[in-house]
Amino acid sequence: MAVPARPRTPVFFNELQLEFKPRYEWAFGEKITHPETTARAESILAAVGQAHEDFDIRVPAPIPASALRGLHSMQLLNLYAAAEQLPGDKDFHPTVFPKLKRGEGDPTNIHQAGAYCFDSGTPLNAQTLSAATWSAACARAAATTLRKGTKLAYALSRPPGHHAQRDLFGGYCYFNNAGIAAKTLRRSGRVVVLDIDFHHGNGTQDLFLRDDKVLTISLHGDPREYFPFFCGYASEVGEGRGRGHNINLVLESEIDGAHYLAAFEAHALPAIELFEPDYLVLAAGLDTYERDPIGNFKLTTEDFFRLGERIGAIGLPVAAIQEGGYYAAHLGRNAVALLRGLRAGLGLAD
Ligand code: SP5
Ligand code: ZN
Repeated sequence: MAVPARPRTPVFFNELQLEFKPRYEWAFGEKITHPETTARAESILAAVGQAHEDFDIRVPAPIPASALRGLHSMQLLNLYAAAEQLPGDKDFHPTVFPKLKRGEGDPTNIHQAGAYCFDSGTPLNAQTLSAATWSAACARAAATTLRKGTKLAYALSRPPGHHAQRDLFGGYCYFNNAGIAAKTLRRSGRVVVLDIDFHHGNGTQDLFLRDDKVLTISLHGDPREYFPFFCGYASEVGEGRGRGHNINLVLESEIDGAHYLAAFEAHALPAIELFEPDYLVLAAGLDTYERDPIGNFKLTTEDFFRLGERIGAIGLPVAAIQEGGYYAAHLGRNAVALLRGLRAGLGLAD
């Protein structure tokens, strides 16, 4: 009898995501080369391409506008449409951030983009909308695949998403990709969003703050010192019926893989088990890597395998959505290590 081939993990990506090339950002008053480069996605593509016995690269179905409107405000969508009219060689960096009531800007006027933006690191240009829309489509496709019974799917989402709120972009994020996946899966069950990016997932927290069917958990660097500074504290526990369904785990500076895993097992795992979810959305930032230029944690490539294995062993179907990770040369191998760990934990690697 023929031995059934082990299943390959779908990887969703569209080449159009590479057309968006933010040039620089303002970080603490310095003009720096933008960390969210196309080299990041290319590194991951090359690594999963080399491991083609385990991974199957697919172009996602387009995401309907209604799915984006379900999560984000019309003004935000209109603003990105206005940015499509910018000259091809121009990035627009908001410089004035009015403390207006939200939505009081004119989203058809690029000069009022600051009304929909919360930081100075997230430029708009003519390619932003297309790339961000395909990035969101990858996340939606990963979730849709899970609803059909696949146990693991990976969205090579770039630009990333977990900082984007309903009506605000920032932190290199335009649409909340993990939020798109969670909202898709929520139609068929309870969802936990586990955010392992170095930075607090403020956007995802905000989108589901009042939701008792979506548990959001984020492990991250101390927001007193690291982006996004204004949120990510342990005191943010959810609101209304969502109270108790948001967990922020602030980890110590320069934490290594062993201590990170210990914190995960002590605090995240029991909360996930108590919630009894049907699906897990993994906001898979890899900027916890020891060589990351932005994060300050000390995880190694092997640690990403172990973390993936531990998450997979929970036994829930996993939609892994790419978030941060800025040491591009090793990003591909780290993503593959995490995904191979997930496959092993889920029993898909035998
Ligand atoms: C998705 C994601 O990971 N977004 C991160 C946004 C972080 N923005 C602040 C970056 C500050 C960069 N500082 C560079 C310091 C070099 N040592
Ligand atoms: Zn990050």
